[in-house]
Amino acid sequence: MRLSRYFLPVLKENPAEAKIVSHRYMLRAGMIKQASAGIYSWLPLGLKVLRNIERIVNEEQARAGHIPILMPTVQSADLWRESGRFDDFGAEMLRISDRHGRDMLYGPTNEEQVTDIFRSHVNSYKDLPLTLYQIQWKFRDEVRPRFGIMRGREFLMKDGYNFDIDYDAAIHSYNRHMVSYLRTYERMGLQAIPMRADSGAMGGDDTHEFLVLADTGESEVFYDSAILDMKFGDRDVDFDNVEECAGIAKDWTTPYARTDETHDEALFNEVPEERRKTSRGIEVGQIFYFGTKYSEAMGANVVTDSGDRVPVHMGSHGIGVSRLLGAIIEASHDDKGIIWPEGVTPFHCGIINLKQGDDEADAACEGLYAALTAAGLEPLYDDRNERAGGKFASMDLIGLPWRITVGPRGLKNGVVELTSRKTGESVEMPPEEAAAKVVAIYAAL
Ligand code: P5A
Repeated sequence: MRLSRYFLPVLKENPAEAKIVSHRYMLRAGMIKQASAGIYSWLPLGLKVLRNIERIVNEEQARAGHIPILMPTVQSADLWRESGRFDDFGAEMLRISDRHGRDMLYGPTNEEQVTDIFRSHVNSYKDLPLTLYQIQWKFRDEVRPRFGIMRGREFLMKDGYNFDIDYDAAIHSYNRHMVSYLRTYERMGLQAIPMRADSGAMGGDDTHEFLVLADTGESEVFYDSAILDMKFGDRDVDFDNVEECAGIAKDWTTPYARTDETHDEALFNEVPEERRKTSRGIEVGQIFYFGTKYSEAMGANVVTDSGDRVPVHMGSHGIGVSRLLGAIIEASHDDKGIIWPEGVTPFHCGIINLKQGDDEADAACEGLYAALTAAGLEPLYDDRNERAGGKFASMDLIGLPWRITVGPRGLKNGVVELTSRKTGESVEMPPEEAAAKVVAIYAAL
């Protein structure tokens, strides 16, 4: 993309309404625009990161064997009356009535809708296990929408639902989701710690939240710092292997890590004092096992091999897809702007032309642009007729991990400069080498 043709409405001033750094940078980098309280339009740069996050979520869901579907945002209240949650959900639910006066709602989550699909089409235990998921907009009329997309009213969620024959099988699904989420967040450059939590409106006893440590997080968390040394990495996991998934889940849930809702001071005090940490955290996901809560209420049964009808055991599993943008920025920025992890960056590499209109500089930039594009990457070429200072400031603000700077002086010696946004380190090298280096970095991801 050439910046002269792009839509990147960068703001010079800090927007007064933004109280935390991620909100401030998302507005300043022209990623989002508030439409009304807690509701945002996604501008091109923000949308690119959102789509990258979705892509990683989809790839990791496929790896775990989960099947994508898409359910409507507007749901019938009747389904929610069956589960009893039409009243329970309270004022957070946006209630709508259609022209016939029928009660509808904008879905805050989809347990009822997916249970209805299941009961209409699945009859036999032979069709289990089954996990369906979607990435779809949700609406919750939060009392205090704040921090931009971090606590929105309209927000994008990945929501998955497992259907299993019994408790043991459903716990395997729970563990499988935990394992899959660990890898998902790491690919986004995040350390998200699974913490024992409270199940709230979803119901059930077993639940973990995934928290990214950040001073601006809304949750208070207590943890054993040993967990910070744990990396999931690029290991091969057999997601059908019950013991393997259970083992990984156990490893990750053994060090003490709880939110304030389930915090147990006596247990916490058993952790060696120097490893006992209290912090704030951003909840980027939550997994639940709630047994037969919805299947019993809504008649989602299967016939077993002995001919009995039994309600299926279920759980649901959510990732805050839009919130993740905020969490990533909170975890990765400096005073100049965002520092995107390579896995989610909106463009792979920036190209800055220090002297637009100079034949040699223009040609070198075009050459780099063509080489990176031919290798399947998306460069962002700042081809505007602007001062170098302004170009650097915008590039630092939008946070692309790599930048190639091209100017007549360097070109006289046959070199351009490759700079890492994270370390600020710059190395001079011939343009072909700079392009090859960037290509190699992304090929290794
Ligand atoms: C699990 C999937 C559920 O809704 N039902 C379907 C279960 N869980 S949850 O914890 O309530 O939400 C899942 C994740 O969505 C994000 N989230 C939000 N993001 C932005 N703004 C909000 N107002 C908001 N509310 C929830 C969180 O990341 C949460 O973990």
